[in-house]
Amino acid sequence: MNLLFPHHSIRMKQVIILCAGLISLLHSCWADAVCHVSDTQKSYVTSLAVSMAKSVGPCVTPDPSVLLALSLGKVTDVSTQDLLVRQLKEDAAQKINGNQSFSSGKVALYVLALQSSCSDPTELPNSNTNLVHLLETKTQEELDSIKSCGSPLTTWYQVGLDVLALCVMSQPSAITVADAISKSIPTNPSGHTFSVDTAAVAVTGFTCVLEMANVPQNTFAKVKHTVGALLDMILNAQDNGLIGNIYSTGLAAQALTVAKSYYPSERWDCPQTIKSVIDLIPKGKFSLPIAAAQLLPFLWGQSYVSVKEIPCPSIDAPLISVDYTIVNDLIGDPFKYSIVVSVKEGSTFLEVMLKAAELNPNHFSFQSEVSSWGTFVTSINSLGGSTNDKTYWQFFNGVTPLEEGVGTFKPKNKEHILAIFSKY
Ligand code: B12
Repeated sequence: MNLLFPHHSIRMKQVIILCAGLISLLHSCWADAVCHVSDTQKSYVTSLAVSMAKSVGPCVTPDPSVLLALSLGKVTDVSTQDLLVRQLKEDAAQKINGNQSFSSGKVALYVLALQSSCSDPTELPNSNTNLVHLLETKTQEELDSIKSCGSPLTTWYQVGLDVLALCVMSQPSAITVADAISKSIPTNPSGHTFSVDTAAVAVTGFTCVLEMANVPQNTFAKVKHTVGALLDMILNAQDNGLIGNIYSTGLAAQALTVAKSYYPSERWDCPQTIKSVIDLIPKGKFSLPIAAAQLLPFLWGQSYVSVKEIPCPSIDAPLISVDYTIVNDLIGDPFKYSIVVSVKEGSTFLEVMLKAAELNPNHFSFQSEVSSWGTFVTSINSLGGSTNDKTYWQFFNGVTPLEEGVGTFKPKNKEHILAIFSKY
């Protein structure tokens, strides 16, 4: 019997918990925004974020921009984020293994999205591919095309995303790429290749590079000059608060926020931009998840460069070993299996379980469901819990039951975690 929400479906519970999470996060994010969303405007932003998050689901194609926005909003809806991370990793592995199209900008968005939720983009399940290496290779192909034909393999927009993602991942190649493209990227508003969206993404990527350590002086000067020219185009595209059109305004405002030291502040009427976009929310203008995802970071005072500041366990974190035992004495043939798994310090127990299943699929394969509190383990070693029999997999750290789900609990070195098939 569901005592807390007797009349609500699981979906409804997710929405309620998501709203509570969003309301609390909005207070922290708005505090340091460049210009502020007022108290009366906040409810529109919250409703936009809630409807964007509701677009995520098990049978929906995952969108990296949505995960990126949720992470930048520090949304505490773990289950939505968990699901998106899993979907994106599976999708990336499938694209790579199945030789499907995976353009440089798309790879860049996947890298940014996974990194924003502290999921290592250098490791994909069932694939040896490192997405950051793949991004470097694809960016090199873009550079080769620019060198030989004067234009990228895809678009300047995607090349801008490439620089941004390489920079956020602190790859030194971000500096050489920014140097190489800063002279050839179009900064002429009359050219048909120009769009405010493209200029905005390029400014965001270049500004990130300008903040990197060890940028050679001549590269810094070149990139800064290009940033100035692109900012000029963006600032000249202002019209009654909107910048370019409705759908470029979010990215443009992000760029103007992150690059604020490269233009005089009086050239951008930021409060007017906030007012104009917020007025459009109740008109349903941002109802597409991607449209909301490109706007929300700005309304939260964030930019894609902020992914760099999200505190994650280091990619070079030391390995720890975790003992993992599964026990069933309750139903059918009893079993007990143990395994020692090495994972990076700071990993969740879910990652330990995934590794165990990879090492010994015969005994440690498991199934799970995403619920409002995150990942719920439904079966291990083909033995599933049942509401009728009141059975479930109960998790212990030594003899103490876990107080968190496997998706949030982070075991320490040498801890012994047991999953015991139990009754409730
Ligand atoms: C590059 C670009 C294009 C290129 C794409 C070609 C290419 N080889 O990349 C071209 C010039 C063809 C293009 C066309 C159009 N575009 Co356009 N495009 C963009 C831009 C600047 C970047 C997209 C991108 O590369 N994303 C990164 C990659 C990695 O992600 P992706 O999912 O693989 O991107 C693909 C889709 O975005 C798709 N695409 C691009 N534009 C559009 C538009 C629509 C409606 C759809 C369904 C898909 C789509 O092409 C991308 C590459 O395959 C975005 C800006 C933005 N803010 O997102 C606008 C943007 C998406 N485009 C937009 C529009 C309106 C159009 C057009 C409808 C314009 C028109 N009047 O005809 C046409 C599409 C017409 C059609 N045939 O259906 C709007 C969408 C607004 C909205 N609410 O739907 C945006 C947001 C620009 C804006 N600020 O107005 N576009």
